[in-house]
This record gives sequence, structure tokens and C-alpha cells, in this order.
Amino acid sequence: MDAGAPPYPPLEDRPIKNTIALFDVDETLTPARRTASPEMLRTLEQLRQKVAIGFVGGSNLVKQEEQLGAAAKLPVTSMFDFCFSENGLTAYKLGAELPSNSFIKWIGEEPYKELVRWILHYVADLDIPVKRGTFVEFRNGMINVSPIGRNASTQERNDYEAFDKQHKIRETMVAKMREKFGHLGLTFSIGGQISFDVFPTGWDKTYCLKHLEDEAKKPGGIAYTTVHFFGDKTSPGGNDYEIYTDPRTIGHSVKGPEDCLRQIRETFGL
Ligand code: M1P
Repeated sequence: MDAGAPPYPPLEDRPIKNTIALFDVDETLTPARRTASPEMLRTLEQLRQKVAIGFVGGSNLVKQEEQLGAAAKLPVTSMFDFCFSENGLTAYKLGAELPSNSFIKWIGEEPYKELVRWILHYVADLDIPVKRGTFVEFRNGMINVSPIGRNASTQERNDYEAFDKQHKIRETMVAKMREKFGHLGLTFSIGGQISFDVFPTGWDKTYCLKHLEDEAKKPGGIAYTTVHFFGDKTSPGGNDYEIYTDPRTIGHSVKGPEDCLRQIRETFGL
């Protein structure tokens, strides 16, 4: 998507106007935590001429800006009709913010402090090869917990991911948290390489579908009757699983950005 990208038809004039294509970000539109390829950006541009497009990511908007917007030298909110950050807890339609929701308001300060206290104690006692900084990242709609810390470099991430697969650090921690904090109605979701997300049950990626349903209720709004979703973590426990299996979507499981490109072309005849 360069500066001279063609304008897009208004949503109501898209050739297939009741259809939207939604994409996960990491390992679907981009390699994990890296930027989208020019080919991916061009393909999204072509697709947007036909149907509405959106992304739905677990990360916050700043990271999606780095991964998608920076690659295109455009604000990410101008590249997609719908931007759903933090599973849609922060949402934009055509560059304008939609109503948001907050994790801290939902959980309350005291239970939150108890949660963080437990996490930091647990991480302190973990014996893993490397620890960096930011073990709990506080976001609008969730917290993100990382045993190695979010300040890990790319190499440290890759090494940790392999270590975690072998020693099941995150899986074990999540199982213990489910036991300890099950009563709070939280979901624990391992979506990336070094961390897991914690959010109220139901605030998974299906949360963004509420925004689409709201569209139909607006005067002259569009009812998105066909919602395609493309994601890589579509197995049980992965952070794409719920939306991938939701009866309101047509799920496409991808093996990475190359495979995603292939499936977009095949699905939409590009
Ligand atoms: O989008 C998948 C995940 O990406 C990041 O995970 P990690 O840093 O572990 O690779 C995080 O932003 C996480 O919240 C998100 O679900």
C-alpha cells in the first residue's frame, strides 16, 4: 500500500458488500512480531476493492501500527475498514474509534493486585535460562504475561519459544492460574512466542464480532452475513480457536503469511 494507493469504494458499494475478511496478525498477515511483506500489502489492497477487510489481533494498536502501518508508510487505521486491537476491545471503523471496554474496570483493583502479586512471585521463582523485563504488560482489554519478559530480543524470543515447547513453562503456569483464579471468570490464551494473554471469558477474538453486529443496527448499516476469518492458532487453546470455530464465521486455518496469501487468492478469486 503506497502513498498512491487507489481510493476504495465506500463499504456499501463494495462488489460483495455483505462480506468481510478478518485476519489475525502474527503468522497470518506477518511473520511473528515482524512487518508485512509488500506482496501481502498489495493483496489486501486488491481485496479491499471487493469486500470489507479488517484485522483482529491480541496485541495493542501500537504493535499493529509497527507491523502493518510502518511497512505501508500509512496509519494502520487507514489500511483496513475495521481494526480490532486487543481482540476488538479497542476498535476502529474507517479510522474512527468505536466504543471500547476496559479490563481493569471489569476485574476491579483488589482482585487485579492479587493476580499480579501471584504472577510476579511465580515468575521470580521460575528457573529459566534468561529473564528480561516487563513480565506483566497492562493493556486496555487484557493483561499479557511473559515468563521471560516482553523486553526479550528476537533471538531471545526464538530461544525461549523452543525452551518453552520442551519444558511447557507457559502451559504449566496457565494450568496453575486456572486453578487459582478460576473463580474470576478469566480466560488464559497462549497466542504468541513468549507470553500468554489473560482476559475476561468471552473477550477472546469473538468479541470483535459484536462490533460487526452493531453495524447492522445503525441506520443504513451493513449486515455482514458472511465473515471469513483467517488465523494460524486455530487449535484448541490457541488464540484464534474461538473465532475460527464460531458459527458466525467461515474459518480458514493458515500455516503462515505465504499460505494466507494463497488462501486469500483462492477464496476471493484474486
Ligand atoms: O498475536 C499473538 C500474540 O502476540 C504477542 O505474543 P508474543 O509476544 O508472546 O509473541 C502478544 O502481543 C500477545 O498478546 C498476542 O496474543
